[in-house]
Amino acid sequence: MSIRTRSGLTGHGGLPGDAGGPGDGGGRGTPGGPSGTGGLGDTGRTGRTERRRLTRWAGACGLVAGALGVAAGELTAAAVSPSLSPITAVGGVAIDAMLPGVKDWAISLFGTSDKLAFLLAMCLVIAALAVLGGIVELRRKFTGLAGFAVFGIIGVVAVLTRAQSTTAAIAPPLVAAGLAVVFLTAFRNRLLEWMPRDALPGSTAAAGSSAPGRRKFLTSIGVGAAVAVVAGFAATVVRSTAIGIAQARANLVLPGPVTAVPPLPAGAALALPGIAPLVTPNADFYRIDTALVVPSVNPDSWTLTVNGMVDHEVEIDLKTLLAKPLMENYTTLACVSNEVGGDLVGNAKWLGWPVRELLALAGVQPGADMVLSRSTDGFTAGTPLEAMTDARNAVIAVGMNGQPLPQEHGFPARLVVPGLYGFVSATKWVTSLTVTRFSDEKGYWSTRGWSDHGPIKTESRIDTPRDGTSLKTDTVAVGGVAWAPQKGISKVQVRVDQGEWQDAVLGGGISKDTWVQWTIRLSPGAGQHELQVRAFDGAGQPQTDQVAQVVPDGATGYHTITVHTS
Ligand SMILES: Nc1nc2c(c(=O)[nH]1)N[C@H]1C(S)=C(S)[C@@H](COP(=O)(O)O)O[C@H]1N2
Ligand SMILES: [Mo]
Repeated sequence: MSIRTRSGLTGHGGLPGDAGGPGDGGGRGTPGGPSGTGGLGDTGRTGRTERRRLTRWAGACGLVAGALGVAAGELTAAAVSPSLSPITAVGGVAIDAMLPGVKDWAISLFGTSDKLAFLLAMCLVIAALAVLGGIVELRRKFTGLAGFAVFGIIGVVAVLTRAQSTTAAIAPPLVAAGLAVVFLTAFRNRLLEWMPRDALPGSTAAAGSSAPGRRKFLTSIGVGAAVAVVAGFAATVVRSTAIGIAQARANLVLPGPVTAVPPLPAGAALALPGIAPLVTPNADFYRIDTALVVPSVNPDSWTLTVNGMVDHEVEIDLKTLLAKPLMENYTTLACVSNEVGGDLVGNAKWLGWPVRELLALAGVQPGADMVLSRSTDGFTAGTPLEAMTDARNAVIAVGMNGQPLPQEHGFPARLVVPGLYGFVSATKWVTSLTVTRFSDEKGYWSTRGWSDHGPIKTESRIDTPRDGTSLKTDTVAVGGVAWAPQKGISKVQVRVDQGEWQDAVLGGGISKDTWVQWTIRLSPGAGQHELQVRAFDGAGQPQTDQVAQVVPDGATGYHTITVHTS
């Protein structure tokens, strides 16, 4: 694959520095060993007290390391898989495995708070095991660590057996176990700096202890405990809101469209293996935004406000929006950061209400030329007013391919404007539209080196064969997609080794706002070949051969691949 990019969380590579991971900056271990500071004379009794003290603190090491791991695991889960965390997965397995009698007894004992009681009990068991891990680790290196690792494996297995299991859900238990291991090692080393090994049970040698060592150890374990508590609390809060939103989304019933798109005619799509499907499934749709954690927007309290240069401000809630005459449209969305040949582009069926109707309710005043849309997370996009008032189907979308918008694609509502790159039009989790002027306001990316305007450029892509493929035949079925939203695609051509351009066969496609699939059979003869594609828009205008980078307003050039035939 030559110039293909995978979607990241942030677009345009412009997001400033990464936030440190949870638990960063905890105790850094130094190798333990006798520090040889002034010995305590070991008359059996002091030796025993000292050993007990050491064991207690070793238990504390295990407890705090375990708590940090669990908290980090839950926090990771809150971000990547809110409905399934290591603790809830293990808990779920335990509850499912519980004998019915035990379950009934627990419920009768704890009433409706049985879940909480169960979680508390589980935490106590985990805490006890973590203490044990700390103690055995002190006595013999790696034994406690091995115990923590086993815990991680149990977590992964538990996650895999749950109904809500996803690939992302495997990460949290691994993070939990990994961090617990790291922290246990660090704490143990600090402890041994304070109270050297000689004080280990069985040793009759003098135990040394140093004041700075003591301070260092107590500080790291204290800070660790505090961080664990705060992180655990944060994880609980984030997770419960996220779960609440997921639930609300699942409960949301979308009304049918008043203006529906007809079913796709036969021949709209081409059936060539390896080619992007005509309609991109939600799960495969590229995702680009600046949000580190997917915003959780409560559909019950969500509103969309229209303000700025309007006769009267208008505010609508979701119920009002859903009661409007909604329309369905297929629209191809593209990211300005999409490299030539890249996959930050997709086509979906959107259900929404035309923005122009909402703007008409507010009454746009003369002189305005831009709508600045704002998201709950602060992202903004500046869209030409015209694109939201003309005949094109710019919508406040609530549905994507027959589903409520997925959370990562803007639940409960986002903008979709045919013909414009996402960064100047497709605000997700949209909450306000300010009617204004380009001379007065700028969108998020337009203040960061990207242009004010972002019409999608005519582009085409080869999906199959993949760049660098070796084929055992000299007849190659080549295929891909081409798009020029608002203009449509009239022709796609392919050439081999800079030869004559040859017309490809186009799929029927859907509308001028969507991409089309294309295919062509070539017999270039054995050897290494360069394949290139170009598209013509609806007006017969070919895409440019000029190579442009993605900054500031979108990449251009021919998608070019190399294949080997024999
Ligand atoms: N709130 C918000 N909306 C946003 C963005 C963002 O960072 N935050 N990114 C925009 C960009 S750059 C693109 S390309 C599209 C991508 O939409 P998708 O993630 O649903 O594919 O969303 C747009 N809407
Ligand atoms: Mo984008």
